[in-house]
Amino acid sequence: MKAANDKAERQKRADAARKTPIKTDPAYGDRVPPGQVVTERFPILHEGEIPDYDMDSWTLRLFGDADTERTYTFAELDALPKVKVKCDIHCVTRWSKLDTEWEGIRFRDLLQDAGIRPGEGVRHVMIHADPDYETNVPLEDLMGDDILLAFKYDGQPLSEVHGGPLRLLVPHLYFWKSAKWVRGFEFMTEDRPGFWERNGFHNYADPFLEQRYSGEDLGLPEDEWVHKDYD
Ligand SMILES: Nc1nc2c(c(=O)[nH]1)N[C@H]1C(S)=C(S)[C@@H](COP(=O)(O)O)O[C@H]1N2
Ligand SMILES: [Mo]
Repeated sequence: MKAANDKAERQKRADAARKTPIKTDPAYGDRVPPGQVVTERFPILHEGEIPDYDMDSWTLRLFGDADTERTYTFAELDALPKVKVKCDIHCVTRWSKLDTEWEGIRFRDLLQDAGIRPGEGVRHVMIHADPDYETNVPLEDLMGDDILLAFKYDGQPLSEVHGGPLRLLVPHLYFWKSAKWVRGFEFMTEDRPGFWERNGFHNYADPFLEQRYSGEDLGLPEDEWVHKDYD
């Protein structure tokens, strides 16, 4: 089946065509995942148009298989306690950026504030974002110290291009899981793939394990096996 978006296929072809694989600079030791290049700049990547919000009607919604649901206005969210996180980020298109500084609400603090206890068997979350973006993350992966709903980057309000007014930050997974322009969290008993996960990218996306693409073709570059002998 042809995916609606062929970015994964194009990237896989580029990977296979590369004569020498991208090597992470050994100076970084184990800090930078395999196949990543460190950049000082901050690339801007997204599908579709940057949303134009009326912040008086903007909401963030927590819903799904939980014992309650809750909708926040921006002012309500902004009043919650914030923390700072310094972390490295890793994009599947092979850039990594070190020591990025964010400020926002811890996801697990938000759940507590909302009084939401996800129902029994709820192990997955679909993150809903604009414009028409979704990405799925296991609930457990959202409960850590460094999982933020970020309002600020580098001491400044998050710019529109990087997901302002509010984006998710999930530093330990490839950066497509860190949804910009986040608007909702849906608690699910059954996992469901989001936008890139339906379009050839990995369901979980651990950069240190190079979980770039979905397992459909085992992720082996063709030339690794088609030219070998068989019995
Ligand atoms: N809403 C939304 N969030 C998104 C995306 C998108 O297309 N829409 N792209 C993802 C991808 S693929 C990456 S690499 C990062 C890029 O974030 P940046 O533009 O701040 O570098 O945003 C992620 N979040
Ligand atoms: Mo990305």
